[in-house]
Amino acid sequence: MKDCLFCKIIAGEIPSAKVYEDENVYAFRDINPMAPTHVLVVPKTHVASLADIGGVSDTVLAACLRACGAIAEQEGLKGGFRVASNCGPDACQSVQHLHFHVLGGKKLTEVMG
Ligand code: DGP
Repeated sequence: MKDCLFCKIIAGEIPSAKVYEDENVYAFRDINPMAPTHVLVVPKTHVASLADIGGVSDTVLAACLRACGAIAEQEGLKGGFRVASNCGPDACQSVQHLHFHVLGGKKLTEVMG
């Protein structure tokens, strides 16, 4: 989608540190990491957030979650990891393209909210 930051990253128009890619998913390191591993997993098809997934196939959604697990293994997150997706203003979503944060590599805090 024109003017979408993550669509431009997927298209290679904006550089990123790629961690994983398959036919449905692109994943890259967050520019502002909150943990030693902080990767963003995004579907290649544009959708704004989890509130808008009606038009997204189950295949694509499953691919995103499978990618999160694959990345955790690839990154050696043997102690565990967290997957989060901010959706809408109350969750402070700042980029309007569905993405899953994969965080790990340290003991994460219990605070989720
Ligand atoms: P959220 O706040 O959940 O919408 O997360 C958006 C994330 O995107 C935030 O953690 C910072 C990251 N981000 C924003 N712009 C860029 C960028 O140009 N490159 C990369 N790698 N990450 C970005």
